[in-house]
Amino acid sequence: MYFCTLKILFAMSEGLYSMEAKDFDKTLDLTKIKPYGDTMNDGKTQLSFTLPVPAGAEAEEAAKQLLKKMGFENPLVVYAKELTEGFTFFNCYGSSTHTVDYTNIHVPKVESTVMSMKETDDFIREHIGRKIVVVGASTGTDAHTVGIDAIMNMKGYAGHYGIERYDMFEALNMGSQVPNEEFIAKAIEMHADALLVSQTVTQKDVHIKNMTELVEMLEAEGLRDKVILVCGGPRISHELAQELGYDAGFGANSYADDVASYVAQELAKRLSNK
Ligand code: B12
Repeated sequence: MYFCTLKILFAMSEGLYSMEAKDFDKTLDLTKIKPYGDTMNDGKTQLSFTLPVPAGAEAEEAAKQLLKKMGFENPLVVYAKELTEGFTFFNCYGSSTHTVDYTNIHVPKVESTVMSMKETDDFIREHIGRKIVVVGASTGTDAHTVGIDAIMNMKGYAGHYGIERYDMFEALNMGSQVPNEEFIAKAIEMHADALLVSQTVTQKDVHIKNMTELVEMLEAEGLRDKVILVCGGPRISHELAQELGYDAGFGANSYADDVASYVAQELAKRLSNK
């Protein structure tokens, strides 16, 4: 055993087992980026999906053909398992033939300076002079509360205190499955400056329907321009939010700091423009 290990080590030091290839592509061209696996521009990508066919050689061949049609060279099925009768799950690798021009990408983002809780409270004292009233909820049929809680609850999320903790915010978190009518009624009752809408479920675009309905109802009530309308959720982007008639949208990994800073700065801007 000891002899055997020594033999391998010797062979490696001689270069028989060398990983020192000299001709690997090392070019980084940001106008043509593609996935990276082992070496630059190798395009190596891992994909998983399910096909509505029973497991077997034909199913694996179907998965490989699909990968080729998606633009992957050297398709490889590394794992296949029939999940239930007639449905097979695949884990595959392939090398992408497609590239993206990274230098030409422009993603709309919320344009505000992120401040700490104390800085935001101080900013509000100086520029607004009263507490900002926010009402938040996970609206429609959406039962997910963790997202809106992360942004609003006193204890906060991932080391970021929620908006309820701020001295200069009066915040009401209405929880989940709040109908748009109830949400608007509460906003009117509390004279809300900002509404925070959380949407997690996006199946069959239910979030689009619900978020659009809220905008239409606010417009019908003559309230749309009177509130700062913010939405958030794992599949929400600022771009989508704006398309749907919202002022700002926040996706995954956003915190109370981002939202509180934005609302404070946006309200200050609106008040100074009056
Ligand atoms: C926990 C959970 C549940 C719990 C929810 C409990 C609760 N009290 O919230 C329960 C079991 C009830 C549940 C139910 C369902 N769930 Co669920 N659930 C999850 C799970 C595992 C975690 C979600 C979560 O809590 N994330 C943690 C929080 C902190 O992250 P977040 O929501 O993204 O929030 C952050 C940002 O998005 C943003 N944000 C969120 N909201 C807001 C709002 C504002 C104003 C702002 C500024 C920012 C912001 O800030 C947050 C902090 O960074 C996810 C899978 C996953 N791993 O994500 C599935 C998931 C969300 N659920 C899913 C589904 C399908 C369902 C059900 C429909 C299942 C079913 N068939 O019954 C039901 C929903 C029923 C309904 N009517 O809504 C799918 C959604 C798929 C889709 N895109 O539509 C997921 C992705 C699972 C999956 N892979 O299929 N679920």
